[in-house]
Amino acid sequence: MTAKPTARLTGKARTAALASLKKWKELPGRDAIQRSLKFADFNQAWGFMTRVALAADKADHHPEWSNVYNKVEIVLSTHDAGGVSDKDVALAKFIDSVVS
Ligand code: H2B
Repeated sequence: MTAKPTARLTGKARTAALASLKKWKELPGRDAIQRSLKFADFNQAWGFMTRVALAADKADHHPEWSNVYNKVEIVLSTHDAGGVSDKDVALAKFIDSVVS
């Protein structure tokens, strides 16, 4: 048996989900959300990325991200769905909880 693919969020569900993610912006030209983070130093940035990476892999839902010293740029989108899904909303909320 194969799992049902995660659906892209659309309409009111999408609007409500994005409204609940105050620190995230829509990525221009693509159905994805982004957040930029700045830490005190590389150690803090990498520690954050490690925590997120372990949770993301456990959930089998991974961020697109880059790191330059103390900065981390994150883009979330569900590749299988071709856009933002509940999985991205959950990961964004987890990321917010790690940062705060
Ligand atoms: N991460 C993201 N962001 N989107 C996906 O569609 C996705 C993923 N699919 N991580 C997973 C892995 C899939 O490729 C594996 C085979 O379950």
